[in-house]
Amino acid sequence: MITLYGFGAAFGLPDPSPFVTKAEVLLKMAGLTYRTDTQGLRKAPKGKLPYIDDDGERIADSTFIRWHIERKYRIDLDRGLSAEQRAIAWAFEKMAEDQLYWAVVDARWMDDGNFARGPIQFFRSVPAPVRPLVIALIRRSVRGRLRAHGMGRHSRDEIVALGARSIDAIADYLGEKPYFLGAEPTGVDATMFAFAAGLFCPRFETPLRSAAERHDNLKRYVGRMTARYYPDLSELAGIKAAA
Ligand SMILES: N[C@@H](CCC(=O)N[C@@H](CS)C(=O)NCC(=O)O)C(=O)O
Repeated sequence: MITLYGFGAAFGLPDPSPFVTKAEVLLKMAGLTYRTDTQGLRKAPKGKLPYIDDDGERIADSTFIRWHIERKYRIDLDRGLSAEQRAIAWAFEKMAEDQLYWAVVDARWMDDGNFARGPIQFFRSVPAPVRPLVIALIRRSVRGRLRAHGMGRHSRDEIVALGARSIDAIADYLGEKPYFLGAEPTGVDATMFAFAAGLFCPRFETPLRSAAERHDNLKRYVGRMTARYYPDLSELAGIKAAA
């Protein structure tokens, strides 16, 4: 049995982490049975979520989870794609994960209003007397990670400009195709969907959401992916599921 360790549904999203949502959609795409567990962060092999436990084998990181699924269960989530399309998929995926992600982290964690509307909830279980201190320490650590990546060295306007450029690229490449690379979903859709759903999340007031909302095709894509992979949700991130 596979256990997927994530944070749990929040903000109208299957998971606040796009990486956890990506891993879950990959499991769904592969047609594998799994259960979820939200208590894994402290035991996470790499200190981050997601990771999976597959019959005692622990695999951390959404990309390694994908490769594990494909190898062990003999599934090619990119079947039918050319080498060129696979290369494009990889480049878009890493753009989202290693660049756009940090613009989203900045919007959610560094903006006081968004922090109060979202991530502050993660600290509910911390005893009230020490909660402000813990929150300050964790936000400082997130700020440090943003700086270490490089994104955190830019002004807010510059961060938004970089993030919006990636959003435009994703939407422009998607175009009027039903899925990112054509008529059927492939592995990259797990990532594109996870990030797009997070961008549209109405909980957060951010110019990145405005940038996403300028692309109706991206919104329709989230609705299509929701209908396919989260059929029990009539809407996700405020977007109606629609095939
Ligand atoms: N490269 C990793 C990234 C995972 C990641 O950044 N997870 C974040 C949440 S979005 C996390 O677990 N952060 C908790 C922490 O750093 O303490 C993947 O693809 O799974």
